[in-house]
Amino acid sequence: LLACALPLSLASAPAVAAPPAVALTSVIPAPVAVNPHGPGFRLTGRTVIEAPRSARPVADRLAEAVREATGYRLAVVGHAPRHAAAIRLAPGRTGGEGYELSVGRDGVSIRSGGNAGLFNGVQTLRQLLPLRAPYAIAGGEIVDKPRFAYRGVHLDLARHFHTPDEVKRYIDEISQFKVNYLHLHLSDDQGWRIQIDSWPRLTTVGGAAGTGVDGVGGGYLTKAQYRDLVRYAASRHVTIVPEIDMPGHVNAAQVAYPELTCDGVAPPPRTDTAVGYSSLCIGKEITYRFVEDVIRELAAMTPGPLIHIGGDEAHATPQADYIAFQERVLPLVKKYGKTAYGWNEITQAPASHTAIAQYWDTSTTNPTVAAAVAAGTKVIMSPANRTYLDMKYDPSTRLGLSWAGYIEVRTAYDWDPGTHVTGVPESAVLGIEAPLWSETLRSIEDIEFMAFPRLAAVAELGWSPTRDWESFRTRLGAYGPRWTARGVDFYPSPQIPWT
Ligand code: TNX
Repeated sequence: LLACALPLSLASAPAVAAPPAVALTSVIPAPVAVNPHGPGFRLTGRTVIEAPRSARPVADRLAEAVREATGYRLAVVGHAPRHAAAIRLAPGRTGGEGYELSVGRDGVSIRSGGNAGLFNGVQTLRQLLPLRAPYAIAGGEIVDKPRFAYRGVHLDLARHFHTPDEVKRYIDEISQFKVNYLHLHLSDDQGWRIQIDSWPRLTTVGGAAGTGVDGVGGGYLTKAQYRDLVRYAASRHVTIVPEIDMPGHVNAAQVAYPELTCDGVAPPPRTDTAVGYSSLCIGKEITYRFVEDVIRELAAMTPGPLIHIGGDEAHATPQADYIAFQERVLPLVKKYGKTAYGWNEITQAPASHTAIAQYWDTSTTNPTVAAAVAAGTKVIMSPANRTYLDMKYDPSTRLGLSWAGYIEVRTAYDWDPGTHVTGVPESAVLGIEAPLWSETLRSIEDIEFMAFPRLAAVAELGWSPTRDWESFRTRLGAYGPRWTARGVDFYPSPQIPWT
């Protein structure tokens, strides 16, 4: 059948349709509505990018992406001649992060009420660009908007430090799947990774060489580096969410400042991977001076709306103390103009009812979380047995852990964040986040191998209104060569028909 249909379509099609275009329906995450029709458009070095002044940053990013993908240096102009071949970024009716993309004979138009939507349309267009010339883009329209406002990833800089350049490379990759938040885990028992001026030993001691797991690596972000990362992420429409983990996971801070322990004696530095043994001293006032100083400085260098205060695995903190601590600390975040975000254990404290809980439990029932949700707590879904990118794919995976199980691509994909937990309805779910803990990860290659391809699955759950494994695995298989072309070291899952 194919053999006889092929010469026919070649003979009748206009020249621009001859090279195999990428189907409009192949985009990840799947758009809300796709209507393929018409001959499409061929992008060349003479195509121009037209954008109003307000959209210039998005147009410049598009030009950069096209240059990396094709070598063409497209001109960015305010007004292209009427029938010129152009990619036009324009105001549109779709507000927020939504956009409309249309591919016709004269070019491509991307319309949105704002730059976030235009940027998302640009990410879609990048996936429609063939990997090599001729750059035929399939004809038709896409109308698209996200299911959830929060589509995040998390990266642990504490267990092993990752440099600003590595974090930027990760941002480049995640933003192509329309991920819009990056949660940075900046402190833990092993190390402290963000400069705090009022407590300088946090980084001179806690961020010293040898503070990574097994004594490997170390380091920290200066405030200037952090601000630069915030700016870089913002240019990719990614908002940084900083986390300082407390009252547990604080050994590094206590090594630097022994007055943060109850007996005032410095504990030994720890670079093993045990959890749940350290705690701030709940009854000491200096604890709250420390916490407030840290939150104040973090808030001042973070334009985004969220500060994550950790709160997980505080096994060395008695429950009453834990609740008393959260009742003081969660409101401190609000005092500095931010919304508090914490691991789901914070739902034990009533102050969490105006905060956001990150659901990392592997169970689909958690009465404490459900009760908090009934009282107002919002939830971001990160069930460890579905979204933890540090879990091994299968028993043979060289990197990662397995305490929450093995997570193959289908396991990461086949669940619904809006109905996953009893008593946590979709209306309480702000979105989804894929954590990447780095006990076993040192390099950017390690990060990429664990994140990809699973992150694409989590991103689709956060964005797309429907879920279809057969469609997803086909689209993912076709995406593989794009990672290869960019040198991204992804796991070639046997569940996926890689092409
Ligand atoms: C549990 S998940 C932790 C982290 C570990 C992770 C490893 C959570 C909130 N805490 O301390 O790094 O498991 O998978």
